[in-house]
Amino acid sequence: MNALLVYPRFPVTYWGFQYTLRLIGKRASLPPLGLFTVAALLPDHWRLRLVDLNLGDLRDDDLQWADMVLTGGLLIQVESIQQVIARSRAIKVPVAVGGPAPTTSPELFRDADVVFRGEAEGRVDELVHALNQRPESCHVVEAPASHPNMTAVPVPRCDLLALSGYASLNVQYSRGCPFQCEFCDIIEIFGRKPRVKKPEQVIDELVEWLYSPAEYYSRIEAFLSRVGSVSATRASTLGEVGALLRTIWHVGVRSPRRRFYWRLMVRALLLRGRSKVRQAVVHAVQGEHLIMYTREHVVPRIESALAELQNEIKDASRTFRNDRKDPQQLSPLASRELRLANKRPTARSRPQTKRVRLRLLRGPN
Ligand code: B12
Ligand code: SF4
Repeated sequence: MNALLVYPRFPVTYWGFQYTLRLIGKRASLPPLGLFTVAALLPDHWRLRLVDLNLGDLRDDDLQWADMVLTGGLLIQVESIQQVIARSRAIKVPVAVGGPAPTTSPELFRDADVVFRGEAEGRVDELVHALNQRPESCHVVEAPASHPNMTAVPVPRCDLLALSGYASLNVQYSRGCPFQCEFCDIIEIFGRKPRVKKPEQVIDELVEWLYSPAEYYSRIEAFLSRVGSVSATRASTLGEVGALLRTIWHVGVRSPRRRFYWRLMVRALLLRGRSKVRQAVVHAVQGEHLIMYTREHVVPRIESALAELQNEIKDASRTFRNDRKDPQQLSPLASRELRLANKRPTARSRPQTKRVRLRLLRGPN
């Protein structure tokens, strides 16, 4: 099965950073975490491609390759989501939409084959079943009443991303919020009971994947391919020869990362030429330190920060439970804002609010 995951384009907006991203050589601020989390839930034997329309265009041959298209995103992306649906349907590839916008406003996506509401963990069979039915009209897969445990959230498939196109990367720690700010859809999508990942899951995402030796060494290769040679071709002093031998002993023989070290050296020599080997050695040495430092010093700090965060979330939920009589319970920040603005939460219904907001998001017409 070939599944094409398409992240729709953001229009130029306040949070799009379209006017400044190019200054730092990037095309989008963050990658589509929802879609590459869904990717990690799909059967292992499927072939996946992810196209982010904020980085480039959707090509006809990508669509022709696909047996199904999976797309979705925020309300601000509705127009682009609808275009993806139209292009998929034009060549008769079944298309499913999911994520915040289809969850909160399924009526906007009637042209899709399947509208998938809610979180995807533990529900991929439902999605596949709905797509296989090839329904005549749009089939809405409703979200169940309960939310999945965060231990069911896999490490997202970051390997599908063109990482160099993004300014930063995001990690999700929790879902759900005990408060009830009037403008916010988080409680609608994820419920009011906070759920958190286990520290090991977050560490897995951060360290085992993002700062893993494989990733670090592939970044060295990318760097060597783009940056010109800056140093002499040969070790010239006795001191340097000594350093090279010590490096070979520590990184190339004793380190558990020796496989990556030798692979880098061979590839640097064969593909980039001798002039790059010295740079490769320097980066491998730096990498040993960075990887060790991350494991020995950063991981414990992340663990204790996560434990603190978990306690804060528990406290917030407890405060909220003790004060349930107030149906408009707001976060401390939102209550302060409201007090300052000297206004009370409005009694507008959520659908009305959403329409107004959608209009605002889309612009003046
Ligand atoms: C990161 C983020 C951003 C980033 C976007 C980065 C990016 N490339 O995605 C930034 C900072 C740019 C951003 C901005 C905005 N955001 Co924002 N953002 C978030 C945030 C905090 C996390 C999103 C995320 O990554 N979640 C993690 C993933 C794993 O969850 P998920 O996407 O929901 O995916 C799960 C399911 O939905 C489902 N799923 C997702 N996609 C698909 C696809 C298919 C096919 C299927 C089957 C399932 C599926 O499966 C996933 C796993 O269970 C959410 C709040 C939240 N906690 O989710 C708000 C949120 C998505 N943002 C929101 C809004 C309103 C905005 C803004 C419009 C705010 C504004 N007024 O300016 C702007 C618009 C963006 C822009 N460019 O102008 C709303 C969306 C409301 C809606 N119904 O669409 C949310 C829900 C926050 C809120 N308070 O209501 N945002
Ligand atoms: S504190 Fe308010 S704005 Fe923040 S997630 Fe909770 S309900 Fe939404």
